[in-house]
Amino acid sequence: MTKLTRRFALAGLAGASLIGAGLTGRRPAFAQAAEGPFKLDPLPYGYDKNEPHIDAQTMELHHDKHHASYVEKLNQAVSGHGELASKPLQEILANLDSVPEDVRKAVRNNGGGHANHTMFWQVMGGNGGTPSGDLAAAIDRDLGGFEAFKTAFNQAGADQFGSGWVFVTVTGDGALALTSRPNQDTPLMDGQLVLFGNDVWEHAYYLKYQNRRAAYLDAWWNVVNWEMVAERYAAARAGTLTI
Ligand code: MN3
Repeated sequence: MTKLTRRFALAGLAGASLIGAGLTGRRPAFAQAAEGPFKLDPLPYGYDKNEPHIDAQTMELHHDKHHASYVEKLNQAVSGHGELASKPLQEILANLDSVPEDVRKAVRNNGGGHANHTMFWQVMGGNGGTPSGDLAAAIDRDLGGFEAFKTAFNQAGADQFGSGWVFVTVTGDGALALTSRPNQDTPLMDGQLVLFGNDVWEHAYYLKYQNRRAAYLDAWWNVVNWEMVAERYAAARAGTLTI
């Protein structure tokens, strides 16, 4: 297993002591704040890595406050339900109907938020450009080519009323599809795998772009890490992609 796929595999494990074990010395205090099985991993790069397209203050607030809050509230939601605390997040999200009703909404919103943002940080921090190799071929085959795909992705983001996400899903056979979800919902809730996605909540862009969501959607492509997306694509086809 590569280091990357190992990280993704671990990110989906509830209560995995291995997650903390390798990172304890580098883990910022905020990540220790939430008690419970689910952990906030540090950003894999500095807050300013996505400048000037995504400003450092937005990155800091988005990760350290918004994402941290989802993790904290997810831990609160599962705290009285030991059977949930021992399950991988993707398994919980794929079976929301079996989550106890008193915490189902909290698990949906905050578990979805944890999964979505864990994916989001991984696929950013890059230099944009264009995908290559098998991934580029799959985009040509399933999504009409890169330029047409980008246009459709941006349109889906602009059309998402209120808060939500735009995703590209991937099957174990490597087939891609464009989709969107409201709030913190994720295709993981439908038993699908997420290749990558973009956050169109206002908290993702408001400080720099205010109401101009379309400008944010355009700029975001400049920070996509295509090497990481390609690794996720390979992991999906190898059966090791979880979140
Ligand atoms: Mn967000």
